[in-house]
Amino acid sequence: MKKIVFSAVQPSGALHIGNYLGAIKNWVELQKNYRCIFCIADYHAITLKQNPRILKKKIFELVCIYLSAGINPKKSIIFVQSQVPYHTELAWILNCITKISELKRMTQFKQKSKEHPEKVNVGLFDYPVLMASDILLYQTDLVPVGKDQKQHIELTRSLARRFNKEFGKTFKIPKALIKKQSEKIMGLDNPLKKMSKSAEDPYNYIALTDTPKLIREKIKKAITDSGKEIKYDKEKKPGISNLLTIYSLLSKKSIPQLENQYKNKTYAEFKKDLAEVIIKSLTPFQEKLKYYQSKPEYVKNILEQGRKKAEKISQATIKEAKKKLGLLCS
Ligand code: ATP
Ligand code: LTN
Repeated sequence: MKKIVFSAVQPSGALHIGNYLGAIKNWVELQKNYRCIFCIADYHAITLKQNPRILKKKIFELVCIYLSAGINPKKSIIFVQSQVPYHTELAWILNCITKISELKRMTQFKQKSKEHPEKVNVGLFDYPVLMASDILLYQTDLVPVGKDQKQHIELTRSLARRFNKEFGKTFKIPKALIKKQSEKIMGLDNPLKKMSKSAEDPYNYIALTDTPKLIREKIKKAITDSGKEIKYDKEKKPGISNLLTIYSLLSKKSIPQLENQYKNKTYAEFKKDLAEVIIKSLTPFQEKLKYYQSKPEYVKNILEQGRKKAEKISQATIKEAKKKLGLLCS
């Protein structure tokens, strides 16, 4: 039996190269050796206010992004979280074994509630429990994500262990799969903070749908460090180190190779080439994206197939969990 991989992205904001390099790109490779399940986390997205018309478009766009990035629906399950009711059902059950103090410690909650103090709702607080439910329903072995999600996966492991200990073995204990080089792509406007979909300034990120003109502009404006040398040093040169990381991941050249290539070159020359490397990687992706976006029936059909398969797997787990708790289940 192949091991199970599960991951998800929220259909909110503009997907950026941080999401691609930190998460989706790694999913594509995992399809070779694992049974993969990729979800569109729309219930997570509504923990912050969304415009219903735009949300609907974003859900559809995210499926097309998965397909264009190389997720193969013949090999992997692609589905929308809100279409499988067991996610919220298990989240309720897990709520009843989660301590408020555990959720109060979550860095993402602390950050988001600081950024939007007027918007803190119970859903945002409970977000990690819904994420645990997503993962545990599929008896997941590995969860490929960026570093920012590590704490949520640790909570997932604690909840699974707690439930198993109290009620008998029900859930597999999953592990985070975080690739060192791409674990945290930093913002172009501030290399000390992660590149983020919800950044106010679009010059923080390169969106997967940015035009070549905009990519050139954004890279030109990206913050660099004092000095002139193109050298990887995360502490002293966070700006250039981040750009070198992006260049290396997209070109498959190692960082020392790039340092050597740009030994006597200027920041401007390096940035000019980097913009072209990004454009070259995004162009075929964007062409595929346009293609899938023009085929709504095909995409809908993939989601329907995915929903059925996801429902079948997760139903077995929820039944078992309810039975263990002494709840009635049909
Ligand atoms: P936000 O910043 O608004 O919370 P996000 O950009 O983190 O959103 P998510 O949907 O939360 O987007 O993340 C989707 C996936 O991309 C997750 O696996 C996450 O760890 C990964 N990811 C997000 N940002 C980065 C980044 N800057 N570098 C590497 N991986 C990232
Ligand atoms: N919270 C995640 C998205 C997400 C997820 C998941 C990731 C929702 N459910 C399950 C992995 C496994 C984020 O990246 N913000």
